[in-house]
Amino acid sequence: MSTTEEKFSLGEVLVSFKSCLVDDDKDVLVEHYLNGWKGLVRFMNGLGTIFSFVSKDAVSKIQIMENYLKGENGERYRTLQSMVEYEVGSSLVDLTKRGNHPESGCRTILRLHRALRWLQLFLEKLRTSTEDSKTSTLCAEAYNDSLANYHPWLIRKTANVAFLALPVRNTFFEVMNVGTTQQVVDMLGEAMPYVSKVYDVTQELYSQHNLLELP
Ligand code: 1PZ
Repeated sequence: MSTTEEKFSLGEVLVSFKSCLVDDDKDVLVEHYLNGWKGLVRFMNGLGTIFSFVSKDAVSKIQIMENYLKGENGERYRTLQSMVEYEVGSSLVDLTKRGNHPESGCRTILRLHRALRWLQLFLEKLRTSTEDSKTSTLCAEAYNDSLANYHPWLIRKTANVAFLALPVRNTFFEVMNVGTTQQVVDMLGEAMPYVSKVYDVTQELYSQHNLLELP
């Protein structure tokens, strides 16, 4: 078996989101969710240093969550559902404005969750793109339709500059390490439903508890 160290495939990362789902696909395992994110970060870092300002923020959010998992209340952070019940039930979440809990698990996961929506839109655009499509345009469209709505002007500006440094479509497909263009398209078609499922379960949970606008 090839180790992910030698042969890093975006397909494996995306499929790994499948293992997040527990409780009849109604809950998400935090540890596996973070593992999925670590794979995405590795992929992003492989695209060049210009993307490190993006991955830095994701890395620090992964770290915040890993500290909770390792901490004395670690078992309360086993799934997103148990995290929400614990943090909300113990008033550990700043609900309307930032206060005593600027790094709650709930608001930290929400940032990653919003970024997952961007990823979903971007990869779907890539999957259905044609040879002359520009990755930077697809990426910017996906971003402006999702994550950008939560970012201040300066970050939006910087992000849109970074997008221009994205490799062209063929190269982008190559670094995914999946195979031919057709194989990439097939892989995305098979793997993205797992990411979408995780996104939907999280969205539903946050929506039920009114947590979608956490500061
Ligand atoms: C593959 C191409 C990579 C392009 C990535 C496109 C993402 C848009 C750029 C976002 C810039 C992030 C800089 C830091 C933003 C933070 O202020 C926010 C809010 O957190 P807060 O300040 O409230 O604590 N952070 C986020 O929105 C999370 C961003 C994570 C971005 C991860 C991108 C996904 C990478 C997947 C690569 C395949």
